[in-house]
Amino acid sequence: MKALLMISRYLVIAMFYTMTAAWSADRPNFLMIAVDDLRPMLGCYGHSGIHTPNIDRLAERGVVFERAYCQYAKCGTSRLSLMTGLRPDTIGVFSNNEKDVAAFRKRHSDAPSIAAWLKQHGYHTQSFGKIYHDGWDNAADWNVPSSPGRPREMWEVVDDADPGQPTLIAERLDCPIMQSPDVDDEHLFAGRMTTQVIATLNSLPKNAPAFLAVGYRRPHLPFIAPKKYFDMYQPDESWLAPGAIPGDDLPVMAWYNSDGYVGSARRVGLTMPNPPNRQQAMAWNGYEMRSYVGVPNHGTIDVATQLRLLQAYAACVSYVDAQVGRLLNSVDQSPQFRDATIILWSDHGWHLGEKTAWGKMSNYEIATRVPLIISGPGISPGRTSAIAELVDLYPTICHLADVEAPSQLQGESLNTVLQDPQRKSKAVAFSQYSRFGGKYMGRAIRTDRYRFVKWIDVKTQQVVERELYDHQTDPHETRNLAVRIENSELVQRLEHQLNTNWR
Ligand SMILES: [Ca+2]
Repeated sequence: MKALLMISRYLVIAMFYTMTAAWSADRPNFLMIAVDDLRPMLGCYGHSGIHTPNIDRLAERGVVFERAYCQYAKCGTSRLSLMTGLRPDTIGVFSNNEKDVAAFRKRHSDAPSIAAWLKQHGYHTQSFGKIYHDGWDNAADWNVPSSPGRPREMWEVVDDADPGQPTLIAERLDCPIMQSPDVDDEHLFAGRMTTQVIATLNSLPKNAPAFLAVGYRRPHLPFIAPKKYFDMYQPDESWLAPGAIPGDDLPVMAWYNSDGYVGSARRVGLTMPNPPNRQQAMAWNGYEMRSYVGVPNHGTIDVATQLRLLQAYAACVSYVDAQVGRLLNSVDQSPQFRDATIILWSDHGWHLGEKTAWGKMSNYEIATRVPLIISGPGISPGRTSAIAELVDLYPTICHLADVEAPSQLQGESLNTVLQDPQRKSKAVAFSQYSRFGGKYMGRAIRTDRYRFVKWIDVKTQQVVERELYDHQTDPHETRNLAVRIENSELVQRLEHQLNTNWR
């Protein structure tokens, strides 16, 4: 009897392995590439002066989403939304406070991340670098959890006196805003991580399909990349942001993105006005960037410095692009991964001086629009103007993996657009941003033509500001049409659309 039981147990195990082997043959492998703080300033998005031949190569063989939007223009909440398939209002985490994240996980303990869900369905899940905001990951979701190198790798610096030595981790407030050491790609974190991913690609378990998530930390601040990428660019004044000075009709809370940095400023002996008036807001805007060494912490940023910042951002983009190229070469040579589905996204856009802002953290097009490219078997290459949201990636991946989607998801699969990039999708994208420590919440919809934003006082629920931009006549969102009486009917219609559809 005991022997019989043993035999049947082995039979069950053997059947299980046969089944997982069959899954791996049938189900696509995934390589998800996240690039931190990357606005769609790429060759394949029409920026011919930017050297991104590798992401452009991926774009050639995939669907390029021209209108993809994040749900919250800040790393932590945007990534949590993408990975859980839930929208920011459901998640309820608007700060960088890990306690809020723990409370969210407790509230939604029945909402698996896409990694956990695929793992439950037979996938080998493994992550590298920054997929979640640091400290927000759930290690159990991965067969091999995130391998970020050293903690706080974001603040990697080189010793200028001896750049050949291994890089150091600096205190955030001591980090230079930019560094361009004359070193090889692998001397810095992104290059070293890429080498690690390539080694993994060639040694994955063969009895299960794989979901690999690779998160690059640049072009996030501080701007560090090998010198050769800086040498690619010599920006002139034509690079300076259009609409750099916000008009009087644009509410301060819409474009002022330093409200979360009052404490950072205090730590270096500065008193940041809170809340600021219009002039003060312009002088202190972009403090996330201003907190680094080598850029004025308030006041005017002169043109020469702005051009150096633009060069540094572009250099970091090209450095990451080169690492994406190494990954693509390795995928193409891998018998197991050659047909992988590849998804490249950024967690939000980035102001490079638009409206005196540097960085993310607004509801504007420049902060909410992201690059999104998806390629793989059964996907028809092309460009699409269909509206997409990052919250749509979870159901899309479920669809492509032929895995049932869990019930919590608040996005929609992009599958029909991947089949036919000319197809239309949803009518609007939703984004939101919390301002002044949660006192105000701005909720935005982006339709084919308009961006409409409604700011409320969270306590009283009263509307405090409205914004309306017409992309047909004003692609840089410089004129707030909501303040003009002749647009009141249109404002009413869009506000109704926002109120009734908000998720
Ligand atoms: Ca980010």
